[in-house]
Amino acid sequence: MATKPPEGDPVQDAPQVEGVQHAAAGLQAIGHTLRIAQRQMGMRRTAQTLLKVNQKDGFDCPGCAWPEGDKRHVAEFCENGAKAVAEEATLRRVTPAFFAAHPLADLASRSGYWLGQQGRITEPVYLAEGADRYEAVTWERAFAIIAEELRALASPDEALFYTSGRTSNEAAFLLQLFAREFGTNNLPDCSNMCHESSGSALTETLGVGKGSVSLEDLHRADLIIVAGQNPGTNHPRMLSALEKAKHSGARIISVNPLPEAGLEKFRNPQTPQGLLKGTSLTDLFLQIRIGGDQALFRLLNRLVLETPGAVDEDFVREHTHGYEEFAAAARAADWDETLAATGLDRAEIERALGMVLASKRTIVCWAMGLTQHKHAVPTIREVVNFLLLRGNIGRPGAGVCPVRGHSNVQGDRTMGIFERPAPAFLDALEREFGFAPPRHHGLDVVRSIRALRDGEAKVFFAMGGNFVGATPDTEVTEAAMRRARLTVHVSTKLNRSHAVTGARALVLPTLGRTDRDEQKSGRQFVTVEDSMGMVHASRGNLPPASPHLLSEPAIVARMARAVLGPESATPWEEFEKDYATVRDRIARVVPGFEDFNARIAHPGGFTLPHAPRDERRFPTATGKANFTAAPVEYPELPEGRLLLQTLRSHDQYNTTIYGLDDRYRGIKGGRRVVLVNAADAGELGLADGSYADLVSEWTDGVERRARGFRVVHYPTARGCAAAYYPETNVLVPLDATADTSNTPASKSVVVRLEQSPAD
Ligand SMILES: Nc1nc2c(c(=O)[nH]1)N[C@H]1C(S)=C(S)[C@@H](COP(=O)(O)OP(=O)(O)OC[C@H]3O[C@@H](n4cnc5c(=O)[nH]c(N)nc54)[C@H](O)[C@@H]3O)O[C@H]1N2
Ligand SMILES: Nc1nc2c(c(=O)[nH]1)N[C@H]1C(S)=C(S)[C@@H](COP(=O)(O)OP(=O)(O)OC[C@H]3O[C@@H](n4cnc5c(=O)[nH]c(N)nc54)[C@H](O)[C@@H]3O)O[C@H]1N2
Ligand SMILES: [Mo]
Repeated sequence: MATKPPEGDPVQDAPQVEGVQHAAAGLQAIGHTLRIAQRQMGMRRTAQTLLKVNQKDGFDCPGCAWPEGDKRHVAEFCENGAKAVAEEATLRRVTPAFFAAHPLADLASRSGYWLGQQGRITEPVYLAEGADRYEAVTWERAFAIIAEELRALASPDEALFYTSGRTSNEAAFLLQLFAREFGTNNLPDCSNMCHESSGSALTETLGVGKGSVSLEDLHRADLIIVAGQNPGTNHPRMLSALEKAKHSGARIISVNPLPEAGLEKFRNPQTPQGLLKGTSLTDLFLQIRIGGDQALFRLLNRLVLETPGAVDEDFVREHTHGYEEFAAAARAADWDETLAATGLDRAEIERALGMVLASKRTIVCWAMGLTQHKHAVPTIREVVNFLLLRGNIGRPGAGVCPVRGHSNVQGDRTMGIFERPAPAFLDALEREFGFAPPRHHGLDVVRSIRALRDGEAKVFFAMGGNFVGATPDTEVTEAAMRRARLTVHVSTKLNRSHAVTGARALVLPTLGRTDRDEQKSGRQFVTVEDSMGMVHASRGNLPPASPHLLSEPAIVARMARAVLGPESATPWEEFEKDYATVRDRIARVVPGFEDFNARIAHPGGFTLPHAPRDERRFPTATGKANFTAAPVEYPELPEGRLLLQTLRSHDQYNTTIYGLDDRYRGIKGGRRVVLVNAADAGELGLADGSYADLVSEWTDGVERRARGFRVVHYPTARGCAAAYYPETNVLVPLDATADTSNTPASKSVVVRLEQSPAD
């Protein structure tokens, strides 16, 4: 990626540093929200839209997957949700005239921020082979092009169908149905880069790859451990739940290499009291080294085992398997090794233990700080061991809480967006639709990139997202994508992936969450599943951004008709006309969705069953909850190197950049910053405010470099550094992935910092 935006690109990255903040939300957040919203939408539309966010008759916030409680506020959104809405409901437009004025080479030279700021795409556009720019194309022609390329493939497995987690249940179900009827399980999704490690660990140990707690449980917990998550920025509404828990007496431990403002103090904008004084959230901050979490939980497990009466022996006996082997491994946990791996001191761990032992109901919440490491899966398994030991699964106020990212990423997986579908799911599809779905596994994100790189995949179709922006090893990935015959992106807005294309390319504009969706049978709604397994309806209320847009379900249905032709017995036309007919099929294929249409009519929706939570039943291979005993791992750092995590600023949604500030961390006006502990910076001779290149070191010896980052002395854990994604994806090697889940290890990249020559 270019270091500096080209001449004429108004985005100038010039980071300034102000004081770090120690509280989240508050009045400043409200002001910031309204400014951003008005800039994109104007005053009237701002009010009209924001008041419908997360209401029972409104649309699901396209921000994060945090659930809504049963009692809703008039304003049930947060600062960052409002930014996500404003970004989509913007009045700015990208028309065919825009594409005429901006050839592909121009688009490819722009920053992702600039591309996103151009507004909503209004018409389908096509880049013909050898052409230098996109041109308007009819929908019929677009689907004919897709059909032509897909039919020309030697095998259906040469096609890839990617999904980003904003896609509704209905569209996701249709997409996987189409892919499987076409003949492939190549359904990579953003989850492969996100909570795949959680899914892998939880499925194996508890039998269900999802979280086991509800909002109610959080409110009732005695102890909540928030590890590897920055809710103040990424799940701001979670702060209200933590606040409520605190007011009922809960204690909170946060485990993080960075002191994150949202976890320190929350100024609840919903109450005058909150705005004035705020609530301190964290009782104990464990400033852990990147990747030290497995070691920490392992030692805590040993200490629990050594405390008489601390283990819930009835639970262990009745409901678990593998205890002896696990206990032997845990007893071997070593204090010195743990202190080295975590960077914590003994007193801190003892304090944590005291809080653990004092709690009858413990919840562990986590996000990308645990999932994006080589040893992410054993780390999360160790968290499960920790909870099992004291019977903290299937008890009110206790459980596992992987906090999901995209607003429907969990639902997409439930709908069958998965490259390794369960045989039972395929059986159900076969029964319902009468074709034989492919049984061999498909490709995940990393394997899809390799397949493109090696010429084994030729058509790439994306239902949303920004594949080349979000995936690792940017240069490798972009070169791989350019080898494709055809790339197709169903999108609301422009992004980098539209500028890095195959020989032919299509951009197909679609309705977003906020847009009204009219089909032949009338006004439609779609459904989503939140982080806690609640399914509910989402209805847009704005006139669509352009009359030429099709909904995601309509795009899949029409593509399917064009590709599969009259031989397909699937009623694609009916599905497009009336989404209730899609839900009828989901009801018969996906467990937990029985009577879907009737139950979704209930305001607020319904909760999916979760055997471990509801009845302490564990649908694993052993029929019990499984303790596991993996060797303890933590990253090793050669002399003079730092361990870099790539994370989000307060002004972005993944690769969508809202602005250049990271208010809570005190960064303004730029994103090319690297946060380094002052003591490490001192040893490395890196002055605060100097500029450095980040050079990643990986076993393949290839030099991966991100140029020109401003060094910011920052109170992160020793040996660690932090910089924003996606600018730093160029540093993450394609092959550096988590064991088992294959998730890119984008939170532990070994780097050296080289003083920029200009400095
Ligand atoms: N506004 C906004 N909301 C979002 C998103 C967004 O980009 N913007 N993205 C959405 C998506 S898809 C997702 S997945 C979630 C992401 O939500 P988060 O996981 O909160 O996102 P990150 O910014 O990646 O933050 C990772 C956190 O883990 C910490 N961390 C890093 N390494 C370690 C470690 O080894 N151990 C521990 N204990 N902590 C560590 C970091 O310091 C940071 O606080 O948010 C969702 N919500
Ligand atoms: N280095 C590094 N890399 C990471 C991460 C990290 O922490 N560090 N995090 C990873 C994670 S957790 C995730 S989830 C992935 C995210 O990967 P993706 O989900 O692929 O990326 P996004 O940036 O969320 O996608 C944004 C694009 O989605 C499109 N879009 C928005 N709304 C809609 C809609 O309603 N319909 C359609 N069809 N399109 C829409 C817009 O065109 C927008 O540009 O990135 C991963 N990559
Ligand atoms: Mo994510």
